[in-house]
Amino acid sequence: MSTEVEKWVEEQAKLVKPDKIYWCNGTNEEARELLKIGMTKEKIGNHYTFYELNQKEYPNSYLHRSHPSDVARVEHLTFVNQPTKEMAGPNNNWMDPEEAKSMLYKLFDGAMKGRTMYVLPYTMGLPDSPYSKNCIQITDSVYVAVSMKIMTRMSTEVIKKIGNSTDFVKGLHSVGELSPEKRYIMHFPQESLVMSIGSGYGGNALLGKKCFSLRIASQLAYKENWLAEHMIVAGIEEPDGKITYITGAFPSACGKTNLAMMSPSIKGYKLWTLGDDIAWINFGPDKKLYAINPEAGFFGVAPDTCYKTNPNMMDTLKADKFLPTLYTNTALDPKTNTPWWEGMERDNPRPKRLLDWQGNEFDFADNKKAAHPNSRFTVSIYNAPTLSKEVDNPQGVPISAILFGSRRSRTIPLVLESFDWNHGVFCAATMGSETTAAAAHKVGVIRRDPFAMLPFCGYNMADYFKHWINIGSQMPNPPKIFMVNWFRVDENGKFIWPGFRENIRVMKWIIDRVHGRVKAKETPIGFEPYIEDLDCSGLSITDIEKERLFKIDTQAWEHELEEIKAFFNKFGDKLPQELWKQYDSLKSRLKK
Ligand code: GTP
Ligand code: SPV
Ligand code: MN
Repeated sequence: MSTEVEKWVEEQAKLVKPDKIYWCNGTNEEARELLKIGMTKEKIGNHYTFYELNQKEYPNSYLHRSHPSDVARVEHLTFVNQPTKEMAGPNNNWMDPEEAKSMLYKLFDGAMKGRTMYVLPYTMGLPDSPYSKNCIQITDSVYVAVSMKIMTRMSTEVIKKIGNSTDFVKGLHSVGELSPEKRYIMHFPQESLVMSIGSGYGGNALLGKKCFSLRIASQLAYKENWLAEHMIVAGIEEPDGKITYITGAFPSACGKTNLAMMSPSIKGYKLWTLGDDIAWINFGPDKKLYAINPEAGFFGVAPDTCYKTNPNMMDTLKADKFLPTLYTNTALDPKTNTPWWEGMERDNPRPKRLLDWQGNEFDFADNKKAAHPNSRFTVSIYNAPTLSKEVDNPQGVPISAILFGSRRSRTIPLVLESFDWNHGVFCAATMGSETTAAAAHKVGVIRRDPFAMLPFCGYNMADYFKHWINIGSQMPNPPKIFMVNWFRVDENGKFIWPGFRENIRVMKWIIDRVHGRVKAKETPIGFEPYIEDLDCSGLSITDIEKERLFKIDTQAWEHELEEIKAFFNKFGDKLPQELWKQYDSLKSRLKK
């Protein structure tokens, strides 16, 4: 008798009609075999899926060039098909689930003809954690199979654990024709099912990542009283050895990985990495919040990563460990056979010759980028020199502060502490950020991105806001909530704050506040540091610049209020009254 997993896989095979079915076991040997297939058999357009890089300088590293039309998440083709449109909310694209499925069945029919279907058994979270989830993804891409091996915990044990239960997360993925016209990423939260066709890229295709661990999991979390968030998890060690754990949400390409891997510029401080993109946060037995990272790898933005900005990530990439490291859509230095991207010239002179992210000769006079702005690396978290010793703790780490960061040139100060939990929820719910290349849309325009979750919340965000308010009300001493913004600019459009390793100065203040060591200045928008409490020793930042990092531009805030109002109105009566109350208080504080 076949198990539920076998039955489901058989059903999908009947639909997509592959030549072969291969069940992955998640071993390193298997990853090597898959890489070989990608270097000698599987092609995208006219080049092979994988290309071997300089193994001495970049051990176990491979370059992958995606289809040129398939380089980022596609939010307009991503749907959350809840039973009703209202349940999906104004924050999601929605289709009637049955209608969506009949459309998808047509697209998936025979999609794997002539191809191999890979079955990937994996868990999100440590296999023995009470918070982990068992998942099965089907794919016809070796790039996706190897990426999932790096990003998740893949093993045949998962199949044994599922046994004959129906309780597993299902992902059906095919690259289809890689055509944007036939591309859909569709979620069916009621069935813990994701169906994705037409893209082989990152968040569109690695279905354990954004699709399950955020869109589907956020809805599970809502029902089960926990949180699934687009957050880093890290510990900050002070000179006396005390470690304080934080989580932090920043929109895509706004600084999570860099913060999660920071090499602090202040002596005696250390940062310990637990996660750079997703946090699952649960109440512990002591009714405090504990965070785990459900992933096992980084899928990080390549441009600007270098020894000057993020030495720990460079060491992670070059570490000689067991698992392969992938580079997607970076440029290539053909002389040394090493990956290259914009920002690396801060460490070493730019090579005289480069192949761009599509493999064409790069013309420096062209004023274009050699690496795609959303080019990325995929690397095991276990390569990181900053790996926290708590990384394999199934319970996770206790959280003392929650950060929300955005990319704002004017309104939001360098750092701000909320007055209380609900004010923090309001600040997070009204976050705006300049858009980036992580998704296919116009880059650099401000959009509301509440909790950095706009593209990832799998249900009505009004209910999500209420859920956050409820979570806070269950704790006598909830974690403190902070807003940060590394991206304020001067009149020439230059970032005022040096950022990266220097962000430890902000973290230091945050930790001092958590432990009640410093006072803070009350402003209409929240608590700010007294300027002498922000440790800027050794930085060449002037007092005028410091002031500018915190200046409250009343005109900009008036405009902000209008925008927030329009945003809140989208949710109609569903928006929690607590948030309108916060809105009114902010308005009257700003008037005074
Ligand atoms: P996703 O993987 O898309 O979720 O992105 P992320 O939030 O992990 O962003 P990441 O840390 O990869 O940074 C994205 C971009 O922001 C890169 O180009 C970084 O160089 C830049 N960046 C990160 N931190 C800072 C900072 O402190 N200051 C400045 N100016 N830029 C930063
Ligand atoms: C993001 O866009 O937030 C990412 C990359 O982390 S992706 O996996 O494509 O979602
Ligand atoms: Mn992300």
